Amino acid sequence: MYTRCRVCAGKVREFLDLGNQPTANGFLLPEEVDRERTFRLAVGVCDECAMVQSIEDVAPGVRYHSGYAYHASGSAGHRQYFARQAQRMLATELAGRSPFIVEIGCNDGVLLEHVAAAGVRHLGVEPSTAVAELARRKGVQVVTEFFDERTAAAIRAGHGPADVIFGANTVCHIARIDSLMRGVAELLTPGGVFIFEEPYLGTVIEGRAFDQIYDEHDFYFSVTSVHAMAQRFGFDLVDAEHTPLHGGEIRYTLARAGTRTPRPAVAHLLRDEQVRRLSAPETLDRFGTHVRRVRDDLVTLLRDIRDRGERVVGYGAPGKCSTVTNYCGIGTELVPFVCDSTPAKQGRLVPGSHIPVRAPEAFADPYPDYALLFAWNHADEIMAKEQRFQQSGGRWIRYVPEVRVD
Ligand code: DWN
Ligand code: SAH
Ligand code: ZN
Repeated sequence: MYTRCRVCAGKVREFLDLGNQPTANGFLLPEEVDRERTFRLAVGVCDECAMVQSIEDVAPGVRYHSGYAYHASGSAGHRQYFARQAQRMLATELAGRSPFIVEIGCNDGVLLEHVAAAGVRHLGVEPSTAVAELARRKGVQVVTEFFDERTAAAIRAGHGPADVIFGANTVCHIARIDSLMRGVAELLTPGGVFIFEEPYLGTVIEGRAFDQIYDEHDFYFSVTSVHAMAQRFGFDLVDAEHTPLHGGEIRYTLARAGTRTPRPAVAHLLRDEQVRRLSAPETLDRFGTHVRRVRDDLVTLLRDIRDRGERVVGYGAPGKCSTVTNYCGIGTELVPFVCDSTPAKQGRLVPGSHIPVRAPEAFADPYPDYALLFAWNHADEIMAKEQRFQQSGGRWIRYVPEVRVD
């Protein structure tokens, strides 16, 4: 159990306990149920540097392996977004002579495939072998390793320093963030940038996205906590901007201390977080009260629907679906199955709650009365695709920021 901050060794105060939970992407075959392990899922905030972090550690090898089920290219919205991010970096930080980019957690190559197509030197670092293989098939260079100071040194020795180190939804997944930051310091060129975009604490706390809390997310970054972390490891936070994925994230740009003038957005966002008291004890405690109310409202709604003899099907089986079903105690008696477009999840069970995952075709066979939208962050894409469901009288249930039926 962690009571010391992983960034600064300050005291971490726990503010929310979501119970014992499995690893959120550990989709199981029915015969694997007996072997499932659980961990206490609780989060706290550091008194010193305001970093919100998980209390208990799940070993990286338990979470990221050949069976890691998340495929980043599974949504059209995400594919378009990362194509744009790649083009943007190619036109700016990667526009010099023989540039080199390293991506931490490249997954199935959703971003680097565009860098590879442009003929630019790159390397993905991706420990989950099956998704790494998908990236390789797109022409992406990948090493199947966990990024840390040791791998960073090996990459520098083999390829030279990197102009850009990039990570999306991965930096907050690395508990040994001290080793990661030292690795970045080792690998980056003197004028290079470390760019990462990660779930935003503001979205989790103020946007009530409590299902973003699961074992993979060791940190819930804010501009305040990233600013402090950057300084501790010899960097400046030189830019921070809101981005849309996963309900709202922030894209941070770090450069070696004193090498770049921070953009005004950094100071604005820092001030704004202070005014909103984003990481203050009363804000975090209020969040806990809200989460318990959402749980009660959602379970009451699902029981009422069941008692009326109506059907509910889950839509999407994101990692978030493990948190909400396990925390609320939702099993097959309330949600008989969920549909998900990821082949690696189909035919398996949602971790912990053991709700079967089926292909999207099962959704319309026949349509249920209600669809519980676990993949709420993809609402626009999914609702556009499933217009016939609503036209036939079906209704969508959401629970972020609160329980709502449309
Ligand atoms: O941080 C993380 C991010 C990058 O991805 C990881 N820890 C795990 C994962 O988070 P997630 O599982 O919450 O990601 P998504 O993108 O919210 O997952 C959406 C799920 O919904 C996928 O399993 C695909 C599925 N889906 C679907 O069935 N039909 C998605 C769309 C758009 C659809 O039309
Ligand atoms: N970048 C993609 C995928 C994020 S999922 C996106 O934004 O959609 C997180 C990925 O990080 C997984 O593929 C996981 O295997 C990888 N990962 C976890 N720990 C890592 C580490 N220490 N170094 C590199 N990649 C890691
Ligand atoms: Zn701290």
